[in-house]
Amino acid sequence: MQKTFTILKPDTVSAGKAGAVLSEIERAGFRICAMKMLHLTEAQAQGFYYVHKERPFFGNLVKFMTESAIVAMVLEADNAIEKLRKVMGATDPAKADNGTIRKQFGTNIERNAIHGSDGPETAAFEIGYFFNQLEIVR
Ligand code: 3AN
Repeated sequence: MQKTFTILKPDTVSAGKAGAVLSEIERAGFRICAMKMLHLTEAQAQGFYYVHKERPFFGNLVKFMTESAIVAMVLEADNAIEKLRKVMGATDPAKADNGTIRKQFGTNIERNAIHGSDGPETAAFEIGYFFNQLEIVR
C-alpha cells in the first residue's frame, strides 16, 4: 500500500463539486486516511508550491490557490501516486482523457480541479506539509 496527497482546488470547492470529485476518488478505490478543509494564506501556498517558484505561472498559481477554501486529503491504495495521476488526467483539462476528474471538472491548465503528488518524495513532503501523524488514520 502507498499513500499520496491530494487537494480539491478552490475551483472545485467553490463550485460545490467537492462531493462529486470525492465520489470519483472513492469509486476508484482509494481509502481516505486524512481530510481537512482550509483557506491557504499566500505564504502557505508559496511554501507548498516552492518547487515551481521560478516558473512564470507561479504568481497566478498562488493567487488561485488562495482565492477560496480547499480540501486537502491523504489517500491510500496500491500504487496510489500513479493511480491518482491516472484518475486526475493530464494537467491541461483539454488534453485529459474522457472520464478523468480534470476532463469532467477542470476549466483550464490553471483551474484544473485537483492536485495530486507526482512522486514518492513529493508525496512525503506534501503529506507532512498539511498533516501530522496523529491526523492520519491507520
Ligand atoms: P500537475 O498538477 O499535473 O502535477 P505541474 O506540477 O506541472 O502539474 O504544475 C503544478 C500546477 O501548476 C498545476 N496543477 C497547474 O495548476 C499549474 N500549472 C502548470 N502549468 C501551468 C501553466 N502552463 N500555466 C498555468 N498554470 C500552470
